[in-house]
This record gives sequence, structure tokens and C-alpha cells, in this order.
Amino acid sequence: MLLPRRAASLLAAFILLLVCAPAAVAATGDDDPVAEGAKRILYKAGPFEIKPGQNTIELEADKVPNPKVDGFITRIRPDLLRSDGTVPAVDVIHLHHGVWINTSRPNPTGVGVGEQFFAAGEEKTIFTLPKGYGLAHRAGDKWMLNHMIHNLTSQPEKVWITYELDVIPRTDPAAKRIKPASPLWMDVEDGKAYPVFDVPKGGGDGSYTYPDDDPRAYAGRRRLNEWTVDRDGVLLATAGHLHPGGLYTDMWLRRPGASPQPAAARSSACRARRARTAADKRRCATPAATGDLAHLFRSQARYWEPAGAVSWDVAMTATPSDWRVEVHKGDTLSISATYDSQRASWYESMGIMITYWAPDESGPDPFRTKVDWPGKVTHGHLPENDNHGGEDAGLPNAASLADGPAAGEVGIENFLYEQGDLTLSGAELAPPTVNAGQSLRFVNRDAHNPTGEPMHTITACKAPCNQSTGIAYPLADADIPFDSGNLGFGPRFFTAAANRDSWETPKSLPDGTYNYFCRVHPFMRGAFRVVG
Ligand SMILES: [Cu+2]
Repeated sequence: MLLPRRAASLLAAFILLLVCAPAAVAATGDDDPVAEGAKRILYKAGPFEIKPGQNTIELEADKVPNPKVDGFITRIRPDLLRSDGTVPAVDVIHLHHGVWINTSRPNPTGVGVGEQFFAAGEEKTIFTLPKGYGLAHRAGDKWMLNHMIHNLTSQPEKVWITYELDVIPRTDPAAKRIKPASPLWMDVEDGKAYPVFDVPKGGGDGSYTYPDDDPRAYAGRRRLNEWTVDRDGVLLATAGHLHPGGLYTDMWLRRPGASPQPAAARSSACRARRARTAADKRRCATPAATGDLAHLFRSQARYWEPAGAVSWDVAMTATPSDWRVEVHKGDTLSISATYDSQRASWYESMGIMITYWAPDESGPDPFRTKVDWPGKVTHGHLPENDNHGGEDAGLPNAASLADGPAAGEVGIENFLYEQGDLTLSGAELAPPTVNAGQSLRFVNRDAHNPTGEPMHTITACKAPCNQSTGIAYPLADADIPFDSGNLGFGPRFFTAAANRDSWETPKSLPDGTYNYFCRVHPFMRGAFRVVG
């Protein structure tokens, strides 16, 4: 069943690809100096009315202002703001992704409505081009925003997506010294409207690299994580986008017929001024390339989150400001994304690296010179990530509750699981039971309206899964994982929805009490029991 949706969403389904949240590029941070000749200006897209529990992908073509002068953009800092000027807490409302698209220029790496030149999620990477380069902007360029603002509560919200730009007007003398840089959109699921993959708990070898560790990735399709370089040039900057659980993204270059020259790599790398520490010197002994494959950069997730790689309290490293990599026409650029798989499953994960390059320029050859030096995070801990959760919330331990009815079906309505929800009381609190070998069916009745949402999930979490909700709790960390997908409806392609309203528990579950939560609204907690 496909429910009708707004015209804008249909447009969305028809177009685009891509998505989610990255943000790109080079080092420094929130206190970087304004580039010579540049003005730092705050732009606000919106306001966006966010429905209770919203989890939809939207395209906004009208409310996305941009500079009214010709010039160069050298830095972009993204954020989300409420009408009172505060940044919403990430456990209440968060920017799942925003992708900035210049519809006045084509997308160089794939299909789409335009040049996808920037993106951000809650990692809020600050994009700074190396000195001397800028993204060319023309007054009159039309910008569009593909955004997914995720409301983790049942309360409506109103927010703006903001982007602070450093702009050097074409008329400023400094603009004469700026060379144009162009974006390359690199995505492990490039071309998809919702480019996600799942990381199963226990998958891989403690960490799970996509696509390498998924034998079904790209089955029968082109390798979506690759792009064949279409002209000579030099890469200037990149940074990775990951979701919670993500550890790093890698970028590689394959050059047919190339072979590394380790001696040259060693000598040049170890003479390089960055090879100061013992770790750097050890790295000097490692050629940047193996065979015809060169490693270009690893964008590392630095978790400020005390619990580790489990929340949005993270910053990514971006390439050092002097990172340059010469690429040749016919080379293949590729990326991969690596997640922790020991602690939890990570559903609907992403791996994206927005990269900037200067076509027709030259630079260090990665088969001769080591280029994959460590990057630098673009910001520290952000205060919107202060509620980590995981404290006593006064909810019961489902394992100690009496059996509930053998319901057969559990409805979800008004953000409540109707039987066995840990926030209910009396008879409704008791976990519904299902006989071993049978299934319990969940139905999202909240989606039974023309919008098809809010979506809900039934996602296994480790017992007792009854502590307070925050950015790091609960997690999809049960030893026996299961997940319903997003029960609800959206456009056929341009949605996170499973486009069904129900899900049945696996028949293979052994006897016991199972805790679960809603990934979309993690304050929603429930339990059911399999009985022999
Ligand atoms: Cu929900």
C-alpha cells in the first residue's frame, strides 16, 4: 500500500540520489580565521515545521538563500537552530542529514538534480578549503536542500538549518588569487535516494567494513563506491560522514598499471615536516601504495562520547590543509566505511566522503609519495550532545513482570506499544506472550493516515533496556538482534520507510523475555515473551 504524499516528496522520489550527511573537508575548526577578503555570513534555510516523530526526507527549493554576489566560498559551517536561537539537543531533534545542491550546475559524479557541494549531519563537520581555493559561486545560482530532520519526540518543532559561509566577492582583490575547486560526491551507496546499509552486530571481525565485508553489496550492479576519474587533476580536501558506531572512512586510488615506489615514498615521507612523532616515523616505513592501489586518506571518527563509538557526540578528521593527490584520467577513486560491530547493530548506516578537487592541476603522485597523513578534527564536543542517557528512569525490568496475554498482535498507537510498553501500567504493562515457534505481529497504527507516518520500529536492545533516553542509550545491542525496519509509508524510493505497516517477530527466538525499543523514537520501550 502506498499512501499519497505531498507533491514535493513525489518530486523528490523522481529525482535525486544521494543523501545523508557528510560534510567535507579540511582541518581547522570553529574558530578559524576568516580568509583574506572573505566575509563570514550566516544563512538560514527554513523555517521547517517538524511534525511529531518526523523522519522523512524532504527537498526544499524555495527557502534556501545564498550569496547575492559572484565570488568564492571557502568555508561552510552547518548547524540547526530553533526559533529562540538555541541549538536543539541531539536526543530531541537532530539533523540526520542536509545536502546542499546547486541546481544551476550538474552533479559531476552521478545522477541528480545538481551539484551536491556540501552536506552535514550531526557530526557537523566544518568544511574549509585549503588556502588559495574556493567553490565558485554565481549570484543567481539556485540552491536546493535535501534534508532529513529527525524528531525523536512526539512534540512538534520548528527549526532552521543554518550555514555560515565565508565568501570572497569576485570584486575583492583577494579573489584574483583564488583558484576554483569542484566537489566530488563519493558515497558507498552512490546514486540511491536513501544510501544506507546495515551493520550487523558480530559482523566482520569486530569491525565491519562496507562494502568489503558484505558479500551481497552491489550484487549484479556497478560498484557504487567507485568513480572513474574523467580528467587529470589534483584532490584538495575530503572528510568522511558516518553515523554512530562508525569508526572511519577510507579513500583509495587505483591506477591501472601503476606500481608503488617504496623507496621514494620512504625518503620523501620521512623528510616531510609532518613526520615528527614515532608513530609518523613508523608510518614512513609503509609505502602509501600496494600494487596499483594507493591509500589516500582515512577520515577518523573522534568520539567525545564517554561511552565510545555509539552516539553523535563525534567529530570527523578532515585532510590536512596541504593534502594534495594527483589523479589521472582513468584512475578509479573509491571509498569504504568501517563500523564497530562488537557492541551493537547499526541500521541504516552511511559512508560518504565529499571531496574537493582542482581539475587540470598537478600535485604529489600517491604511488611515489606518501599522502595518507592523519587528519585533524574540525570541532570539539558540542553542548547539544550533553544528554547521554543511560540513567535510572524508574521503568520496570520486564523479565520480572508476570506474563501478559497471548495477544497475537500488538498495535502501536500514539507512540505507545499497546501491550508490554514499559511506560504503561497495570495489565497493559505485562509482556505479551507468544509460543515458541510462533510469531508476534506488530502493527503501526500511527501510520494509518494520509502521511504514512510517524514511523516506528521494533529493535532489539539488551535487557533490561529500561534506562533514560539519550544520545548513547538505548542501543541495538541485544545478543539476539532483530529489527522491524521503519514501519510506515513514504514515496517509493525517496524515504526511509519500509512501506509496510507491520512486522512479525522471528519464529526462531528461544524462550525468554525480549526487550526492544523504537530506533526513531528511542523513549519508546517494550518487551514481549516467548514461552515454551
Ligand atoms: Cu517510534
